[in-house]
Amino acid sequence: MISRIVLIFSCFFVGIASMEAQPVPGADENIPYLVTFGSDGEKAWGDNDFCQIIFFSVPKDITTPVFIRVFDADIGGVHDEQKSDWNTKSFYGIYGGKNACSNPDAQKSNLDGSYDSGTLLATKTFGQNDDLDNKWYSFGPFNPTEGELLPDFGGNVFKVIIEGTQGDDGNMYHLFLSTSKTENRPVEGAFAFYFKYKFRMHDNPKEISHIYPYIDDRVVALKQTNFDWDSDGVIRVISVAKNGEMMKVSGDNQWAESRHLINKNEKNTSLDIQMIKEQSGSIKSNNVVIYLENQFGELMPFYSVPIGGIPKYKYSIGMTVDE
Ligand SMILES: [Ca+2]
Ligand SMILES: [Ca+2]
Ligand SMILES: [Ca+2]
Repeated sequence: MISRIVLIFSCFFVGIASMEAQPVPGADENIPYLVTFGSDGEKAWGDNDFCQIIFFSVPKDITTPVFIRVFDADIGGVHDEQKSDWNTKSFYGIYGGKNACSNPDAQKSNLDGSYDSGTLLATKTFGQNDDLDNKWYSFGPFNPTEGELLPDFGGNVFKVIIEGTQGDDGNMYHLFLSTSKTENRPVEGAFAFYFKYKFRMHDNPKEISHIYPYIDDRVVALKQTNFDWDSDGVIRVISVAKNGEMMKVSGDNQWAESRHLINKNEKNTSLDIQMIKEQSGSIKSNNVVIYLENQFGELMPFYSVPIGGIPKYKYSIGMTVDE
């Protein structure tokens, strides 16, 4: 199974327009910002634990240094979500080495256990800072071998933790894995993945956001869980066998979950989970949390680009689904 995933990684990522794979959120996800609130934030504003964990995978054959860049690393000025005065601090940590990703706690992103496992390679804590506002900040250079070598995740893996350590404002930001300290230049064949995602939805109801989990051989069912969706439209699944199966959507400051069976034709493909906003456009600045578990209760990774491409519904498969 693992070797097949590696094969798919290598076939798919080599030679594609990797510009799509390097930003987080990814280009195909169409998500405007990641969000992390300060540790005194109101959970009802859309962040349940004030910590985000993102992994970047660099192919093993890349030996030149890489940088992890953050757009709008400050909490103040433009983009960020203010509550009374700006008083929030965000910790940024870049981790590599043994257990950085493979420790199960790191894949849960719930501030429990050894979620900060591995070797801390670089760290900064930022608050309100005009020098960073609406600009890029670069961590690195990192030697790719400083990551944790995990062939089933496509190469040397770096972990980025963004954690709100003080205050109650919302930090909006996005990330880019680059070969350059001063520009966004993609690392050939690299990509990002994550097990929980906390982000800002678009305000424009015409914009559809997506996440792309990959269904490996073991998955027969998944459970999706989301938080604080504000009943903002619908979440639906498109795949080779699903033509818009609905996922349950949460209300304000609420959790919702739903279970979905996996058809055998969906194995070794990606799902396209589409987030379609409420069409009146009345819901603005909507911060949300979403994650997926398989039937063993393991969190499932989703990827900054859909592995194998964006799935298309195949009428011939969908009509014969034996769910
Ligand atoms: Ca504040
Ligand atoms: Ca800002
Ligand atoms: Ca920010």
